[in-house]
Amino acid sequence: MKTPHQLLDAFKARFGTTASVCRAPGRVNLIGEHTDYNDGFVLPAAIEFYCWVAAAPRRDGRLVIHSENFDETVEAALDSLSPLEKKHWANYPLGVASALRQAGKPFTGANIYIAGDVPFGAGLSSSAAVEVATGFALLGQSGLQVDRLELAQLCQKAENEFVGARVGIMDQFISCFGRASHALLLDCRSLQHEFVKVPADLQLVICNTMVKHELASSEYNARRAECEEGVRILRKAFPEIRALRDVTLSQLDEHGRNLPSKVFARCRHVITENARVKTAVEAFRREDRQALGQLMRDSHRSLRDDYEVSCKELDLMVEVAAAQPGLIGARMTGGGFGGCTINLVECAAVSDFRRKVAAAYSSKTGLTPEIFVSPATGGALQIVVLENKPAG
Ligand code: GAF
Repeated sequence: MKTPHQLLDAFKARFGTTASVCRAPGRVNLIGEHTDYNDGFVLPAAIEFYCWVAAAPRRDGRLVIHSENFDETVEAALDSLSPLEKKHWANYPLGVASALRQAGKPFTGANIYIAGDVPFGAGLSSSAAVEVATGFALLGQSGLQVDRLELAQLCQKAENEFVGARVGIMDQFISCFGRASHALLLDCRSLQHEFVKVPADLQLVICNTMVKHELASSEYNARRAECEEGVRILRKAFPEIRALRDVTLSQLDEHGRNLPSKVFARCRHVITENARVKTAVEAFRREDRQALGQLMRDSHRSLRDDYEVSCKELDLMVEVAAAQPGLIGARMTGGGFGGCTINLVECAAVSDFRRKVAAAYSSKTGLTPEIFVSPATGGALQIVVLENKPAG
């Protein structure tokens, strides 16, 4: 990982001035998958992988953005921001600048240097980390107050409207509001949230399958459309329904025959997953590990069978983890179609767990998984960089 001093040195070498430095974390989601855009509940935690952004103002109405990870620089005029080709890394920071401008935030241009260590395409929310760090930096270097809730919402808008991914609010929200040692229970309708302590003797272990299937973004939007179709049909019988969050399992069972079978299964996932989040929070609070493990297993199964966003590598990673001593629960995390699993593991068992899961997964797939351990960490912040570099 870069230190803030290294980031400032790199910024100075490129742009010739000093800068302010911000960082924003990636996340794992403990439970509550594909519920955020259904006005439901999620339980993510920020992790110690960050996107770092150094920024300094310009007065000529231009943005000059350099990505260290992609070793590329992009320039744009603030007055005519438009997306580059699909999947271009710069669409995320450009989208945030555009959303801030549309929200009336006055800034006159900026030089921006981005360096991140959140693995790309692994379901750990590298996109939200870039968005939030960029937004934080742009507001900060213009002397504007950062309202975290507004920033999370503007970053989501950037991803929805500029990047074209119809994501919910979970990733941007946890990147702004994460808290050390805690997961965050978020009601994605009211945006009320509360923190849930992760027991001190458990670790978050993140297992990267090292695959990312191409389907991910198109299927994501397709799932969202299926949920909306479910709501449209069910609303004929229950006009008060605004989102799947409002539907009970018995309402779904009663009127399920009116839904195409895939839409029925998507709705069932969302309804049961929302219930699992609330039960999981109670289980965390009374430290009922058996219940937690069962809920994570059920969540994975529902994502695999009803929502169909898992894949054989994620299923295998969960299966291999289930056989290890010290595992409390395992499931896929994030959007799916590859990426990572989240595993709650007893601290004392973590090093054996990592070794054995890696060996078993490799022997069955020929792939070498990355296995990370991270405490739950705090949300985005501006880093105060002291003048004197540390020795060495
Ligand atoms: C992605 C999205 F960005 C989130 O909003 C959420 O829907 C998640 O997939 C699935 O739970 O990370």
